[in-house]
Amino acid sequence: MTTWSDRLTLAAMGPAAAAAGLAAGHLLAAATTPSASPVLAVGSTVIDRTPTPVKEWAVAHFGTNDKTILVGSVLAVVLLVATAVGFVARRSLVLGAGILVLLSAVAAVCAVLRPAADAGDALPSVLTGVVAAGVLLTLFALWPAALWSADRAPDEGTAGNASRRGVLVGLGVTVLAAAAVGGLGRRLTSLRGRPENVTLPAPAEPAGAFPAGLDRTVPGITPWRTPTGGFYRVDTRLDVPVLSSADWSLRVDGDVRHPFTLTFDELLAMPMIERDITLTCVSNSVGGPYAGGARWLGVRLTDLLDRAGVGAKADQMLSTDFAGMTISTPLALATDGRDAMLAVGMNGAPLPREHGFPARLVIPGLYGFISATKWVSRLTLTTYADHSAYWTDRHWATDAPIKISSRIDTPRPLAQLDVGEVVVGGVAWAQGGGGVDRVEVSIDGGAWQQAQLGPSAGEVYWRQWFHRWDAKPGSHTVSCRVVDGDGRTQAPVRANPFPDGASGLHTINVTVGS
Ligand SMILES: Nc1nc2c(c(=O)[nH]1)N[C@H]1C(S)=C(S)[C@@H](COP(=O)(O)O)O[C@H]1N2
Ligand SMILES: [Mo]
Repeated sequence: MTTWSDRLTLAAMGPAAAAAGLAAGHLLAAATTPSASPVLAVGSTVIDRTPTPVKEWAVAHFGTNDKTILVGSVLAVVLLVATAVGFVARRSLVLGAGILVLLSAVAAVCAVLRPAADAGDALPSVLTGVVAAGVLLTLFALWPAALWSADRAPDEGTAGNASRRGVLVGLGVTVLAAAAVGGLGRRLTSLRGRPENVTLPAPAEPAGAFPAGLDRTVPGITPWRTPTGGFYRVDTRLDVPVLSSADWSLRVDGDVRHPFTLTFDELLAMPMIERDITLTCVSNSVGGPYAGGARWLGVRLTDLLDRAGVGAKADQMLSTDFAGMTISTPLALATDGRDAMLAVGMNGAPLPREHGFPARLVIPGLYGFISATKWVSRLTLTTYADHSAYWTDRHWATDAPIKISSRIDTPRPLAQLDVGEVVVGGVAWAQGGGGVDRVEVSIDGGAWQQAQLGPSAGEVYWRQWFHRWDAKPGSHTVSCRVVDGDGRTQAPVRANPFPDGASGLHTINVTVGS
């Protein structure tokens, strides 16, 4: 007869075996190609295959947690299937082990089908399958004969010395070993991902002094310069790519007269410009967090393109990252005189790995998905007719200047405030239209009142603003809007991020009371 504790033991068999396999695969991946870790390979495939509306929904509801939730979901599915494995294995050991092997095979296929992957990327998943199946067989070898389902004859050899305690010890050892091996994989990943020591040259064209913003005077406002560690991160990767500057190179090719390849040292030897630029993600909703201001150091894009000699046909600059992910930029916009650059430095230090080390594109005024390629390794001059990039294939716009926008940072939505003076403050950007000219605030839909602006660091950098409001008791709405240097006012028309950026006004509700 099967007791409850036997059922629990059975339910734990599959997950323990799967955990051991995943830990082994993760460790092997950490030592070779981190992104080939089975769960990451499946997760990345899900990211690339998810229809755009579903992805937008996930970004809107989970924000930057969307990746944690994705990895968690993949693990949850594995856990669910693996839980069934123990019960299946009780009737047919081959079938139980087969399910684990099948799961790993799915991961292996995902891993080799990643762009720029090779057959070796299947190895972590293969190891996962072998270890998981092996552990399952071992655990069942310890399984007391009396507990096999009635229609399955116990194996003569193991029936004699097996005991319930043996299985439990086996399970415990498996779980501990999986935790240890998995921990080792994590440790290895973080060791390999340590920042590399590179010395950046001084800029030929420095950005000049950066005045103090309103950070201290307006509590709760977005820092005028985003601390590098707090800069938003948006990309399709589940890992942090670890590239070495010595192995990096940039290929400039396509419709050019002189295609060439540049090493990192050659890049650093070119004249550098330094610019304060605000980066914005097309997926940012009005009032959302995917915008950040930094001081970038890099080589002018046009210096690179001039060296290659761009042909007459090209209308698109297709940039490719080290893993084959592509981003398209309208060539005319990238070369219209704006400070587009191949950046190597961010806020006075080399680019962090999360933000594209060793080199990335930064192009002011265009949303990141058509301009800001991280870990970039190739610039191909081509046409939209000949090549389509990652997000173009997912029906996002190809021409997407950053829409002018403003955001209320303080007070927070739904805040309970005291009667009297309330300082409303936030940031505004208008990279396309001559910079921020003014910001206006409306209380309860009333007249637009001009806010005070913080200092300016140029047209393509955001500006802080604040407005003193004499708050009366009751519930209120507070809205803001920006007016750019060309006289255009932020439109109240609401639009979702897809396909070319959100619009509308940021409006919050607050309660003022005694
Ligand atoms: N290689 C690569 N570069 C990329 C992306 C990506 O998915 N892969 N995402 C882009 C998007 S959508 C944005 S908004 C910016 C974000 O840059 P950040 O993560 O440094 O803030 O990077 C861009 N560069
Ligand atoms: Mo983005």
